[in-house]
Amino acid sequence: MKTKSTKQKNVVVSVVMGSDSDLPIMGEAAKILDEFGVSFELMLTSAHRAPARTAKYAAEAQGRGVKVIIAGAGAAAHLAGVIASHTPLPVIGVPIDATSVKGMDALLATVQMPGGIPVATMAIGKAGAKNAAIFAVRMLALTDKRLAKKLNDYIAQMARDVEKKQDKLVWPVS
Ligand code: RP5
Repeated sequence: MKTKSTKQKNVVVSVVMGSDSDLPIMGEAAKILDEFGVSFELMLTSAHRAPARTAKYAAEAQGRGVKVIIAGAGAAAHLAGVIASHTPLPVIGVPIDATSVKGMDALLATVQMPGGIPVATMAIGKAGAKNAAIFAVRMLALTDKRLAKKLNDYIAQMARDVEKKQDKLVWPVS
């Protein structure tokens, strides 16, 4: 996977995270965007540790051509919500398991937004990061036939994979 760790030109999806320690999780979003050929960037900022940088990043995103923001953070995770408050772009939140309460803190902080400022919140951890990217692809596919075709192929392949796994299901487990 190519590393795209700085602000890029012609970016459609901006993947942003609260710490470099979030990268192993948010990399799951990057893998999917790579697979679908969606141009993206990986950005690092923090709602608490770098509030001015976060506000600037969010306020400038739409002007740079970004269509969707995926924001992952752990602990008292305010990153996605703060970004959503500084941009009209759709923001998808990924809660990350980074503390002793295993991501429940981040889940509630990300999902419990006050009315008026939505954050589309995914599951905690890797599945959430993966689904955030697929959800972004689903939105982009509404106006992109090439992407819509890839998305339908991806969905069909998942169903075929389940059938293949059925054939391999044996008991007892050796
Ligand atoms: C959050 O705090 C980050 O998103 C990360 O999940 C968590 C811990 O950050 P580090 O202390 O590892 O930098 O803001």
